[in-house]
Amino acid sequence: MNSARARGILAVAALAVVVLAPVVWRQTVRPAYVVTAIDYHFHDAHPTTPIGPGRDLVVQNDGRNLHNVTIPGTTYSQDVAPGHRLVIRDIAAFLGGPGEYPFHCRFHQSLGMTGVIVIAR
Ligand SMILES: [Cu+2]
Repeated sequence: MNSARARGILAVAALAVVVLAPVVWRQTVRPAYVVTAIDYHFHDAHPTTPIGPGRDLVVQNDGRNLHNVTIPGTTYSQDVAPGHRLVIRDIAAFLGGPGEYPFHCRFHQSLGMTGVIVIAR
């Protein structure tokens, strides 16, 4: 292997560490809180257990229908297709601090597809 190629490999490896280390740290130290959407229900969101600073909120659609997450009082309203997920980075910071934040699916709110996100004090 010539030295230019070796330097290139080292540079890629160093970049991978710099990029991936924070991701790995976040996932091991502050795991995401996962809400699952199935049929017309948000599992583990009635309410959520209190979510502390730095944790992401994941909404995984494990059902067969298109769903949505709308959080009143914010601009957040995102659709989530079957087999896909939404990730809201650092949900505590996004929502502005401790409290209880109702949310719903804009398609199925009338069917009771609602939940409450609790941000820890
Ligand atoms: Cu829905």
